[in-house]
Amino acid sequence: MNTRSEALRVLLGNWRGYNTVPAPDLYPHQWSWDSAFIAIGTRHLSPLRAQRELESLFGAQWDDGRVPHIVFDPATPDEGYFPGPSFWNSKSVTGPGVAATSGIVQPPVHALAAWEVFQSDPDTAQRRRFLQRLYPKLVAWHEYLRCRRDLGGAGLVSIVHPWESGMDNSPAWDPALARVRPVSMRRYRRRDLDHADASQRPTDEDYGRYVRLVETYRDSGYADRPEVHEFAVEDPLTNALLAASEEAMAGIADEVGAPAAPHLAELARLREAMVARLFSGGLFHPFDVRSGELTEVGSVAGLVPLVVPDLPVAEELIATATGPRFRAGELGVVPSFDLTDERFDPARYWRGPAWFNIGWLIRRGLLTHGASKLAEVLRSGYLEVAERAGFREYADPHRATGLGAHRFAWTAALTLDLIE
Ligand code: 9WN
Repeated sequence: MNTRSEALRVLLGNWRGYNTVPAPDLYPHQWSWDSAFIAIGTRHLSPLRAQRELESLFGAQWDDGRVPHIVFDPATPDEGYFPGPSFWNSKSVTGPGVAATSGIVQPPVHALAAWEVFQSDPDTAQRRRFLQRLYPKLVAWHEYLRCRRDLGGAGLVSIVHPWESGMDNSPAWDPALARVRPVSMRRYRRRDLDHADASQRPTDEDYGRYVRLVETYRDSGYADRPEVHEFAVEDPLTNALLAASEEAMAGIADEVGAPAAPHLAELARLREAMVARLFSGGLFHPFDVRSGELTEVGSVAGLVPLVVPDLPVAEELIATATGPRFRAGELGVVPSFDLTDERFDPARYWRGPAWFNIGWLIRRGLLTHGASKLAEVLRSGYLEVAERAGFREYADPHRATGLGAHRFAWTAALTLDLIE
């Protein structure tokens, strides 16, 4: 197949006028971090469309600055995805006239995407005042995370639901999630299993816990008081993407005539706090705010801080990435979980399979830190998976078998970006 034209075909097919759905059947709405990755690839197809992708997402931003993890498509029936708009009941907080959304967030990779999109076609962006309009929204978004989500008091962002990590069923969440009482399956119906193989998705027990956490947050009016959150974890990936986005914000600020220095100071502050609090044994780990302990498991989220410029522990991270736990150099892709851990499962979602967005981020981090050879190994490894397996949601890291949804938008978008 011609990979480039197939990737374009997926992006065109999933485009819905203002945004791109991650996958037509399984994910028929707009997702937050998906839109950022999709914009990074779509800029090669149409920089204007890439700008719109981000603008439509930020059009659904809440007054408190949060960018919801799902913006629901009003043309898709409520039962097209669970939990749908009626379950989240976001309008009880945002009021009518605003798009129905979820009430949780996803990792803040948007400023980084906006900066990449701008640079691909500065003329169109300047004519449309793309950055001028987006910058204050990005500032409010980062402020929400910094001010409302520092639940651990160490200057780092806490996620309050595994879905907020974007890596839903990673074993990294198992200990914190075990304390949450699952909602009975009789009270809701999973829709994901209508479209995906159960052995490649989170378990029913996980789902029961996800639903409990949504209910509690929703019933508090989506308040971020620490006592509301049974699950509160400082995730290395979320904090690393916030730091990398602050670097992008410095560039954006320069462009729109705002001071860049506060963004660079914020980047430095986050970097220092992350290394002091989350780094141990060659990898970053999540800090469980409720138990007050680091969860020392080998999630690939712990390698993503490579995207933070001038990371003092980059060499140790690269050694872990290429060592027996992830074997990135040999495999050409990065498994989502430690290969040597008995919980590693090559087919189950975020418990082992390789994902394109994570590979893209780690490659970027390797380039940032001068490891260009390994970066190239990953680039060709992921392109080979796309050629062999098509644009699947994830892949078995050993056999490169494609798994999960077909026509998955960020796989197509980031493949395009790796080709260009
Ligand atoms: C819940 C859309 C999203 C991605 C996440 C991925 C998966 C949703 C789900 O799909 O999560 O948000 O229903 O499983 O884990 O990273 O953004 O592609």
